[in-house]
This record gives sequence, C-alpha cells and structure tokens, in this order.
Amino acid sequence: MTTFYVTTPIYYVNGLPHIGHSYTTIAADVLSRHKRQRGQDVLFLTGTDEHGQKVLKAAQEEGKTPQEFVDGIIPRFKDVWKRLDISYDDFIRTTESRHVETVRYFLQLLYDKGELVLGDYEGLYCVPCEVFWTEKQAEGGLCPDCRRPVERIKESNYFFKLSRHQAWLLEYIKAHPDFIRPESRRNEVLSFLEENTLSDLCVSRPKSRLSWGIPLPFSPDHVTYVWFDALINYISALGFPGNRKKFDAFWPSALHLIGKDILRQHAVIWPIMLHAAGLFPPQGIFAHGWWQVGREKMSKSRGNTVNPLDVLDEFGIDVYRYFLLRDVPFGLDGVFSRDALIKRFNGDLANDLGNLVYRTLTMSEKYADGRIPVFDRDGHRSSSGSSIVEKMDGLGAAVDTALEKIDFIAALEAIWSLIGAANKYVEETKPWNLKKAGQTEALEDFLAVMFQVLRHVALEIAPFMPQTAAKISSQIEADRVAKGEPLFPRIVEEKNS
Ligand code: ME8
Repeated sequence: MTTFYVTTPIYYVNGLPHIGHSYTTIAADVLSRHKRQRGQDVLFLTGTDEHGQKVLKAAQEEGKTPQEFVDGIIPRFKDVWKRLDISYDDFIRTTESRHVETVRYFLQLLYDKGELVLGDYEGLYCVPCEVFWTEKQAEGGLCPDCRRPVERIKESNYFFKLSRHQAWLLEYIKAHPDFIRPESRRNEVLSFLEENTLSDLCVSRPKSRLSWGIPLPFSPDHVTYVWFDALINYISALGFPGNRKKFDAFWPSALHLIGKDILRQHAVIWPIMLHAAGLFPPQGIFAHGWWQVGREKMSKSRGNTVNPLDVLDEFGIDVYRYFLLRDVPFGLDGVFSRDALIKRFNGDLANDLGNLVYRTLTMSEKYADGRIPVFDRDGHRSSSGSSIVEKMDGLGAAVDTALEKIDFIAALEAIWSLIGAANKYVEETKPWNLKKAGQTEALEDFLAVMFQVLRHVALEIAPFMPQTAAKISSQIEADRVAKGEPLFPRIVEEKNS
C-alpha cells in the first residue's frame, strides 16, 4: 500500500487558530481524505509549538506557568479542529516527552558529528519575533518584520554552520523540481541560495534569558532555539529514532504544507538539519499564500484576525471549507470577504450543486414515484447523455491529477464541470416531454444517469465537503429517494439603503 504523510506547521499556542491557520489545516485534511478514499495509508499530522518566548509571554500575561497555560489552551485548540471536521491522525505537542526525547537525541547527534559549535553572539534581537537581525536589517533600531524596537544582546551560544551544506542543498533543489512548490517559491529559494552565503544559525538560548525550552543534552545551561525544536516535530511524531519501521514507511512520502512566511525555515534550515544528521529531506514542501484583510496579512500580532467559528456559525462548515479552497489559488494571496463567500454560496453551491441534487430528487418523485432507476452502462441514450457518462468516467482521474499538483481549484472545477453539464442535460432532455410522450425507457435511463452523476459528485466532493457528501449519499442510498430540504438555500442579503 502506498503511504502518504502530510503535515501542517505546528502552530504557536499564544492564541487560538484564525482563518490563516485553518486554511493550511483544511488543505491537509482534504488531501488526506482524498488519499484515504483512494486506498492509501495516510498519516496526517498537526500539532502545537509550545516553547519559546512568545508562549512564555502569553502565559505570564495570564499569570500562569507556561505549562499550565499550554495545557489549558490545547483542548480549545483541538475543539476548533473538531468543529472544522479535521481528520488528523496524530497531534503532536512539543512539550510531550516523545518529542523532547527526539530533539535531545537529534541535538546530541549533530553535536557528536561536530556540527554544533560554541561561539559568542552579539546582535540585535527582536523579542516578540525571536529573531536576531543585523544592524542593516534593523534599520532605525526596529525589527524589519514587526516594526517593534530590537534589543542589543551578547551571549555565548551554540551555532550550526549551515553554509557547510549550502552547495549540497542547492544541488538537491536543482535535481528535484517538485521539492519546493509552487515554482515561484522554488525560484525564490534558489536565488537566495545562489546570491548569499548562509550565516551560522544560533541554535541555543542561555537558560538565564529563556527558561521555557528543551535543555541541550550537552549543555544544560542552554535551551534549544524554538525553530530547531519545532522542525523536529515532523520526525519525532514518526517515533524517530526508536520506531524505525514507522519512520521508513512514512518519511519518504512526507509533504509539508506551510504558509510562505515560514518557507526559509522549511526549505533551507530543515533540509540541512536532516542532511547533517544523515537523513534525507521530505518529499515535498508546498508554501501557500496569505489570507489578508484589506491589504494586510491576517495575523495575531496585527490584531485583525477573523475567527473561523464565527463564519461556521453563520454559513456552516462545508461552505467555509469550500470557499477557502475554491476562491483563491493555493499559492497566491487572497482577501477574505463575506461578499465573496456569499457569491460562491449562491452561485456554485445553491445554483449549481444544490439545484442539481434537489431537481434530480424531485424528478424522481414526479416521474418515477421516487424510485432510483438502476444505471446501465450500455443503456441507449442521446449523445448528450453519452457525453455525460464519459465525463463521469474521467472525473476520478481528473481529480487525482489536480490534487497530485495540489491544485484544489482544478479539482473542484473538474467536479463542477460535471455538475454544470448535468444541469444542462436536464434542460436538453426535457424529461417532462418524455413523460408526456410516454417514452418510459428513455426517461428511466435519463434518471439513472442523473443519479449516477450524484454518486460521483458525492464521492469526489467528500474530501472537501464531508457533511454535504454524506447528506447527498443518504438521500440516494436506498432504492427510493429520501428528499429533504434544499442543501444550500439561497442567501438574500438585505441591502441597507
Ligand atoms: O510559524 N494566511 O506558527 P504560527 C494564510 N510555530 N496562512 C496563515 C496566515 C495567513 N494570514 N497566518 C498564519 C509558526 N497562517 C511556527 C511553525 S512549524 C515547524 C513551526 C498559517 O502559529 C500558515 O500555515 O505563526 C503559516 O505558515 C502558519 O499558520 C504560521 O503559524
């Protein structure tokens, strides 16, 4: 059986997930559900990044110890994923001992190989971002990312000489065109590596400055830099190094879904960490774009986040999942707007999909006493009927190809092209005339084709809209239809005049 290992970033727990976090997680969920449906052995991992300054600060603000704070927020985090129908197989927390042990093993391994060396560090540090900047970068004493003042810090730390492996990484990326996707991000990383010499990465923090982290096994006065700790989650969840069987089964198929904000960590630091430890890189990294509010990235630090649960309460889970993946190409930035969501709802969902399901059930009631005629592949039918059957037969492969490329829009367009064709087939066939003319055989075949379309549609939309797919299936699973309310009643917004 082929395996598929897909991961999301492990999110910081200094707040609950917003739309941006839900986007990556829903994308991973859709791929997982699709591959499971196709019979693959799937491992879908998500989790939380619980060490470091940010989380410590959030805990202090609530007057809690960091451990109390993270333990308190995790159930709420998991609840958001439950509400969004996320089918993860494993949830890793960086405070779990299975993770801590792997991090310590990994650090010791690199240390023994001479990859980590002690040195003095002096630099400008942004506390909220946990990043050191050069004088040039921190122009005017401000962090170039968050625009808050940086602090001058001098301390003794362990460094990882990334540049030793730079030539290897460059060659690796060139030899593996699908390693970093989309192509624009791959090119960005390639030119970065071609134009710069990687600076040494500081992988520790003195315990005196930051106590909330994993102590280095060879220097207990230091804790692990939060990114070094976090990236290792992708292999600690596989039980590395103890569970070699699981690691060997899943690691070769690993796909990291991330936002473009953390591309460098995943496409440069992480592969080099693995290579230095004698392991090979993940199979692929896909960095998607940002959800924005107006022209700004949606983010906790900007305070402009939208809570996914509010959108769910108003429109339902499936509508939310559909909208995120249908409206913006995976890889580009998009603006989250209620109007755009309502437009998709009324168009794709109410007019196209909802209408197709409802009218098919209604036609069965009207023309066949609610029966569901059995589909006959070789039935005699019009050329438009035959072309629907052909389209239906090609749908699975079209969706497979699209999702292999992580092109959610192409997958949904393939499904909607069948939906559109089937709606047109009704207009062309005019079943009411067939009924009048007593053409029972043609009418039965027409209905059978329509129900077969619904089965295919339900199957292929299931990864995107699990509840809707289940509803459609339950309406047509017996030999008689079970018609309920329309799936997506049109939304009519009252305009304020
Ligand atoms: O970076 N649009 O965690 P984080 C789209 N702990 N996606 C967004 C987004 C937006 N506006 N905002 C956030 C961290 N995301 C680290 C990761 S992994 C080893 C460690 C999504 O909580 C997107 O996936 O800041 C982004 O990469 C991630 O959340 C950052 O989450």
